[in-house]
Amino acid sequence: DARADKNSLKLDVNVFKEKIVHHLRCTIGTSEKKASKLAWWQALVATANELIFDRLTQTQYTHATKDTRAVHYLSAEFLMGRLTVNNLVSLEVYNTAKSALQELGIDINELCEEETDMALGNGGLGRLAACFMDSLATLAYPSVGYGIHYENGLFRQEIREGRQIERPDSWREYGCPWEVCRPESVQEVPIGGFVETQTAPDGSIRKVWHPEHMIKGVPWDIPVVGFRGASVTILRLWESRPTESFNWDVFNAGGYVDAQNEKAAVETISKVLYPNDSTEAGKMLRLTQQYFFSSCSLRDILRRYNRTHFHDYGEFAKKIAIQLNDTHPVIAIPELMRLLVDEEGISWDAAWEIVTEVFSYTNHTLLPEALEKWPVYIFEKLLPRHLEIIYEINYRFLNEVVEAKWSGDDEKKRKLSIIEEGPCKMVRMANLAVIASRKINGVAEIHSKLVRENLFPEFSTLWPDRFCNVTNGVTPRRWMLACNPGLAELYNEIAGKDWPLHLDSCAALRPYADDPQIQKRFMDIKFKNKVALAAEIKKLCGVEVDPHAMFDVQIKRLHEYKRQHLNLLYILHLYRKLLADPAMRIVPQVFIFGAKAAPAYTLAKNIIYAINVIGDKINNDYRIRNQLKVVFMPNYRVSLAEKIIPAADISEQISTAGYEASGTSNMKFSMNGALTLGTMDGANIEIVAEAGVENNFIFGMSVKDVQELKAKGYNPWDFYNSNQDLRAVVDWLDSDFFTEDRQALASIKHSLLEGGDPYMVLADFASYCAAHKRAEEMYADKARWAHAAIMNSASMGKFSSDRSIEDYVHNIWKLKNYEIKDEI
Ligand code: 26Q
Repeated sequence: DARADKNSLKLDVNVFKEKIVHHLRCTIGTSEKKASKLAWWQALVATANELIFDRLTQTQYTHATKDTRAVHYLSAEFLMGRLTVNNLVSLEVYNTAKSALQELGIDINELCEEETDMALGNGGLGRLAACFMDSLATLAYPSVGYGIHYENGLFRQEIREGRQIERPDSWREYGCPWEVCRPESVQEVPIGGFVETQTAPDGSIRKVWHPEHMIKGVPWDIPVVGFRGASVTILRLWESRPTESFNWDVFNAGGYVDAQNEKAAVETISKVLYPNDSTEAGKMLRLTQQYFFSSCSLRDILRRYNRTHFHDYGEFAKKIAIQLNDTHPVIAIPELMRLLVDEEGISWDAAWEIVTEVFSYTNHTLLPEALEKWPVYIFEKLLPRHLEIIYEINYRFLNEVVEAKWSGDDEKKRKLSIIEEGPCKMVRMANLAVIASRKINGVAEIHSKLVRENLFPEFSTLWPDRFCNVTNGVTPRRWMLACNPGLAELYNEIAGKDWPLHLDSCAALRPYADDPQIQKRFMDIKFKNKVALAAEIKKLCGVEVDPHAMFDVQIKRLHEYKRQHLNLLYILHLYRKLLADPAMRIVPQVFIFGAKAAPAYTLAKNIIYAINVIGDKINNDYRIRNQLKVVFMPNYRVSLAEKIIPAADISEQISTAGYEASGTSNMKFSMNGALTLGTMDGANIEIVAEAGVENNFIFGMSVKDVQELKAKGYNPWDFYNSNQDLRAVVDWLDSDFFTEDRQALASIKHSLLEGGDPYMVLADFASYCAAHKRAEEMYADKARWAHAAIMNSASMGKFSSDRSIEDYVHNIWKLKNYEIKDEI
């Protein structure tokens, strides 16, 4: 097996076997005879944890003794998925564990399936944070990830009669063996109440916040194991609890039961992850979550700093970098001001200098409706002191900085103000982030350009040096080595065993792209992965698919801008042609979808329904002789992606140009030898620049085309009226051919015509069809396809998250890494 072990950890199979049995008996409290699979898995984790915690201690010792500068990655989401295979591979004991379990009569793969995904994120942004943790640990940079210990992650999706149903995801109902509670690092966070202005005898004024409640933050640590044990870093997630003092008054008044109710209200804060859903924006609980975890994290950072610096903040900005993952933790900016000024007694100017040195902000979206804004009245209720601080920051910014540059220009001030005026005054979190951050970055070249030019044009005139780009990346440990052992073995032979650390070295495969033997080897690996996925599809969807067919995959959150319905229109187009000409032969194709829709996003849910009912019809239509299959795989999540991506032939990356900030599955697919069918958007542009446009299928309008068409006035009817094929498939949605619930499908047609087709699906339809046809033709030419697949996989060096982290380190965080030796 390519996930090979080095014996540095000196665990041989017999020792490992003894340890698992020991933990089964002495940690889990069962025996080999009656242990369930879950119990065996827990014993396996306990065994791994022996190695992990020792390595963690070594890491923390090195960092403490060297008083290192560290980055603190604040993110409302960490989409970690499962940890077992990755941790065993990183510890170089995967094969040892596999053999040990085998001798005990147990299949390691089955055990690993026992683990519930840690789905503490919505999608790309959360998974990016998880890949970054993996790279930080692997590159041994001093770092901590801070987030929320949600009791329920992103909802579990069930499909009933083609429709999405949301179920709670209680990922740690029976405990999670990877996490450790750290009671010694509990924090208390104030909230609510009012601000009192005190005037001292000398006339100076002081602001005193009298909060209404205190919330306890309990930290749970999840160790993140760097590849080959380079270092072990920590993901620290905060759980909210009531404080002991919280409800004394109610309690003393005899309100024992009422007191329990108040407790429940506080526990609600970390109960559930919000699905990425614009209708949910502006909810009080969401701001409370953001403030709660930001404040706990800052207090934790200050506590650790003061252990060695004793409240002398002169070195703070030298030791601390804080990265804000989108605007979700931006409340940390006024919170750090408040902690320094109100609680530590530092002057405003000194505190502002510190704040503007430590924070940096990553933007992940250009969609105006996704930019976070909070009503001022919510701030007044929850965070009255923070609101005052925001006003002060804003006042100084407008009257010193903006006034100096654009004297007397009120329009500029209105636009750049942190406060949006209007019937409901709002706090613009992105403006606050830009004003306080040392660096602001987008997540792919084109996105960073649009952040500068379209999103923050005035800010980038004001502070051109603050804006930069860090193109996203993904960890090759999870997304190649662990999920595609066949491919990993090939790279071990061709590129040497260090390719997971130096992904550029995979380029060693490129000279073999036309070698028939290597082509066969590469495509055999792909075929085996497709056979395995076909079995999974049979199990989950009850649909039989042929692994020789072209596997065309679109897996991502359901959004109009990602245009799953463009893909669906093409499927209808193919189906229609097959029905019209029963003798027609096409390249057999399986269209595979996975997507969750935000619970209140009706059109997105209708698109899921449409994929399911149209798929059902097609899959059971004997007339098309199995040339076309459409499957919707329920409950798309990290662990499912790990099964789907290694088996994909085509990677659908078809967002309207200018809307997908980067995309990251596009990178994972390419690494695993899929060809991209995509628009010139996000990181697609950089991916095809590396892998060759000729080895992928680029179609549709560019960002410039989109801007020009919008400027001259886009009318979807023009495309509908002038393209027969397009009109036929759009009209097909408004018929009773597929379902009784005609309305659900007709709503898609409606949005594309009367709704104005906001993401220009109809404008790109013809070009999409042509690109797909090119893909089908190339798939029929096995050698040409193998060449392209190899060129993609072997050219993804740039998209290792190690490269992204090195970019952050050199351009933003300025960290040094340290070799972790066994010292204590
Ligand atoms: C906001 C308010 C209320 C509730 C939820 C949210 C919310 C939650 C999550 C808003 C946005 C998100 C997630 C956004 C996201 O995943 N963006 C993606 O980030 C990736 C990593 O940079 C990019 O590759 C994708 O292009 C981008 O869409």
